[in-house]
Amino acid sequence: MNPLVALAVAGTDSGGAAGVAADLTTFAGLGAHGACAVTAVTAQDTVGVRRVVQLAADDVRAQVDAVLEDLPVAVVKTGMLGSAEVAAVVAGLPPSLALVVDPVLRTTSGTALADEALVAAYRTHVLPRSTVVTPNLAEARRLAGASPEDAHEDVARALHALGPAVVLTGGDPGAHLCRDLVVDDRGRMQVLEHPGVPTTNDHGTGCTFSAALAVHLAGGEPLPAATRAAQSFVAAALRRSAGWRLGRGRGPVAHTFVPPTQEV
Ligand code: PXL
Repeated sequence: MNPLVALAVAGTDSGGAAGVAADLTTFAGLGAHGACAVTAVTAQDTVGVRRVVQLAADDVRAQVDAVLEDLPVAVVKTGMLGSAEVAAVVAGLPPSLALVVDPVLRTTSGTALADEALVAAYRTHVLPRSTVVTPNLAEARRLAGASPEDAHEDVARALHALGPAVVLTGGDPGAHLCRDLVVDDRGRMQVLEHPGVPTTNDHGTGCTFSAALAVHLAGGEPLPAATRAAQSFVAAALRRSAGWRLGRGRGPVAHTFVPPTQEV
């Protein structure tokens, strides 16, 4: 039996925590085959981003076309797009293809990864074409043009009004209880709560969550069930990395899937 094929359109993180590394290891961890189209290369460690090289839209389109013309892609998951031109490539994907968009605007360490033109492109071209968008609260507010006083529910509804189903992730670092707000394609809202995992090794959790969500949705699960499954996947990964001491900053969420008998 063939595995499900998922395509990540995302940036690289040289530290192996976020971006393409998180997407491909998550796909693999859930039994899917991962393909990737790289949008940008970041020179990055657990402390911060040193340099970003953005790829041209033609370079990204060539990778996407090569994959789509050859492999039976069931779902596309996007992370850092980096430019409005690359966003246009995503917006131009075949309309029948499921599209899970993690609207990456900043790194965990605080570096901006999106300019105003890209935010505008998300609003006008990418979100109307998306199946599901998975912002954190800061990203959701910026994309919705909302103010800090606006309630989470109103921000989620404003994004849903642009077209996609929404999972507004509520896992602030250190939170005891995380509240993810889910608005399905018909506008039905529910809150899916789950316990937070106490750790600072959480770099890459956003990418991991939306990659896991993409695989579960492509497997045919409804959005609330796929969200629950992705929450569990991330929580298990955070528990595995909680005791790690890797790097000088916020360490990576675990992307390891080594059976205990093979640990080195
Ligand atoms: O976590 C968002 C993210 C996505 N993509 C890349 C990143 C980051 C955060 O560091 O570096 C390439």
